[in-house]
Amino acid sequence: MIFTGSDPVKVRALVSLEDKTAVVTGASSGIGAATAHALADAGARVAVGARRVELLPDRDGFYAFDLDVTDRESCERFVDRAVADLGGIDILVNNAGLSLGRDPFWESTDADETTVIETNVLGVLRLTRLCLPHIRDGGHIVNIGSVAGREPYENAAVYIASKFAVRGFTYALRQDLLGRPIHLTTVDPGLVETNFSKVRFRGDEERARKVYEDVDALKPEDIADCVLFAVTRPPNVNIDELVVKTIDQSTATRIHRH
Ligand code: NDP
Ligand code: 8X3
Repeated sequence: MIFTGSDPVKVRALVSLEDKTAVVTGASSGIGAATAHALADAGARVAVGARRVELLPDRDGFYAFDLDVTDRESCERFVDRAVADLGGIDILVNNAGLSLGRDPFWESTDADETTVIETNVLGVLRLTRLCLPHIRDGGHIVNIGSVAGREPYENAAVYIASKFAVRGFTYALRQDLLGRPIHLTTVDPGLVETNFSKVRFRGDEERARKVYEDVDALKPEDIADCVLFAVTRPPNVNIDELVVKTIDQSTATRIHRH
């Protein structure tokens, strides 16, 4: 059927998250914490994980467990506990991630490379592999990528490689999942004001503050909103990718400062 401008517009109701369950990694801060709250606000019960378990949000319908995505046993324990309490998984948000340093690649160290790749890449693979057998039909996996996984910029080679890998994995998994009723989305943010820069600059708060100076950066809630949008489409709709930037950012490095 071809719709014309005079046809009545029928908007389909959002999928409800009442009776749904979710797993969010890296929920002790920033985008992960905001996403966990957004999913819970929409009715889901949510298992949240991070290394700093004491910072995980505490509210009704949350199940908080320690999780180090770089550690295979920690991931297995986390998924076992989450599944035992939730009874199955409808939504997995692979959010845990970090960058270390903003230096030319030749100043990179083996230790930093291992941490970034283990967290951003192997962590996503592990959690996805462990959760997949428990994800119910109609379920959804959301990977938090980055504009860094779409266009390179200087002095961040390892982080950029990790986020390109996340996008590649998401595209490839979509192929493997074809024919199964599991949705898959990558949400790729630009500048979001979180603890990300403080971690990247190894605790240098002043340097981190400057990243968000005089720019109307995205807030973690803006990304949570996108995740919520993706996971509440009708069953036949798969949002493959969402690229989200503040109006003040046009590329990974072109930022309009007021
Ligand atoms: P934050 O530093 O605020 O949050 C990062 C989260 O990841 C924390 O909860 C941290 O918890 C968790 N984490 C880090 N390492 C591990 C680990 N080994 N095991 C489990 N959890 C871990 O940063 P953001 O909220 O900004 O980052 C979230 C995601 O968004 C990351 O994947 C990041 O790459 C991505 N992103 C961020 C952007 C930004 O501008 N902020 C833009 C684009 C993408 P804990 O330390 O307690 O373990
Ligand atoms: C984090 C945002 O622009 O520093 O992924 O890569 S950026």
